[in-house]
Order: sequence, then structure tokens, then C-alpha cells
Amino acid sequence: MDLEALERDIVGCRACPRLVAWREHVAATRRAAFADQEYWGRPVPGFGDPAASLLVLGLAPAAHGANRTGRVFTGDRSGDFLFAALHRTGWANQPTSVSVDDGLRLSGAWVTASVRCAPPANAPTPAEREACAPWLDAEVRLLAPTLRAVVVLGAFGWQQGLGTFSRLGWQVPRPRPRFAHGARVKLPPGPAAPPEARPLTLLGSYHVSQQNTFTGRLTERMLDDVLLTARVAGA
Ligand code: DU
Ligand code: SF4
Repeated sequence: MDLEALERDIVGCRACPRLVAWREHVAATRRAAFADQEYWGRPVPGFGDPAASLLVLGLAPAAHGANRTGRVFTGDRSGDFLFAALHRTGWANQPTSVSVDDGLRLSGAWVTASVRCAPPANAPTPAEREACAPWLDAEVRLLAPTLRAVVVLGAFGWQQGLGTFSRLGWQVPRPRPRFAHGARVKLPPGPAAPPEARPLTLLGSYHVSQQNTFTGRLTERMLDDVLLTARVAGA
């Protein structure tokens, strides 16, 4: 199994009836501003450099963002903020991310989400999070040989990420470290970790959602600092 095959499998997933119904409903009804566009309406795969040292982990696709464009964080304000930061800090070749054929390339980074289908009110249920976790596990396993740092956007991704790294055999401290902006935890690989796994630096950042970026809770500078720390951690 390689990343391309995995992402193809993810795109075909229909495991969560509520999310399948919602993603397809949103795609069929659309938003007036995008009425002339074909929505993706399916699970959103990860995107980036298959030899990534940095994993950026978000929550879930936005109904009219990635659920419309088919690329993670692409086509909404959260993505605008994230990709501009990835560009400023040297992880992306351009500051904007508008569609799958816009020429965006990541260098050394892979961006993904803990839940792959757009949830109503951006809130997946615990059962949906659990159902989707094996996709992240599989993705991290494939990225493991080059992975050094993980930037987790928000408390939800933090929980999901710790679950994944623990299941895959990295040693997660107990009690589990709490999410905070600027939180930094070293995860050494245990005996059960993938063969080429290295110690990971897990970094917390407030999520790039508008409620954080418009209010100044998360500034460009704050996110840049975390992404630059990830670069040093991965060096
Ligand atoms: O065709 P390809 O060069 O393997 O790229 C597939 C896909 O992944 C394309 O949308 C660019 C992206 N990508 C990237 O962002 N960074 C890389 O290092 C390699 C591929
Ligand atoms: Fe499948 Fe995940 Fe979408 Fe549920 S949220 S249908 S597990 S891809």
C-alpha cells in the first residue's frame, strides 16, 4: 500500500451514514456563490509531499471548502490562513490554495484531517471520529520513515493524533499531555513503532478557523512560530 493507493481508498469510504448524507446533500444543494461549481462531495484525502518531515493535522473538511474543492483546507478562509503561513515559512510554493489544479506544491509537508468528511456544524460524533481514525493511522504509518514533527491544529486533532501515535507504537506520556497553543511534546518510538520511525515532536496550535483568526486569538505570527519550530525539530 502506498500513499496514492491509500488516498484512493479513503475517497471511496462510506462508513458513516450521517456524514455521507451530509457531504452529498451539501454538494447537491451548494452555496449560491458556488452555484456553477461541481462540488467534490466525498471524503477528502491528505495532500502534499510523500517524503514529508512535517504532518499538519486538522479537524475535518469544511462543507463549502474542501468538500467543494476536493483538496484538504482548499477553498475557504481557514485554508487561506494556513497555506499563506506554510508559504511564509517555506513549506509551500505559493501562498494561496483555491483548487486542485492551482499549482500548489508542498515541500517537506503533508496536510491532512482527522475526519475526512464534512460534518454538520463542523462537529463529528465520537463514533464518526473512531470510524475515521484508521485512515489517519494508515497515513501516518506510510509517512513514518520521514516524519519528524506534527503540527496539530486544535484540541480535537490533538486527541486524535495522540490516539494514532499511541496505537502505532510511539510512546505517549501518561497522563496524556494536554492541548495548548505552543504545547510541545516529544514522542519516542517504542518497540512496536513502524521500523523506520523516529522520535516525533508534537506541536499544538490553535485551529486556523475564522473564529480564531478573525478575533486575533491566532495571529499569523503565532502560527508561523509553530511552523518554524517544526522545521527546526525536523532538521
Ligand atoms: O504528480 P505528483 O508530482 O506526484 O503530485 C501529485 C500531487 O501532490 C500534486 O497535486 C502536487 C502534490 N505534491 C506536493 O505538493 N509536493 C510534492 O513534493 C509532491 C507532490
Ligand atoms: Fe469514511 Fe471517515 Fe468519511 Fe466516515 S468520515 S465516511 S470513516 S472517510
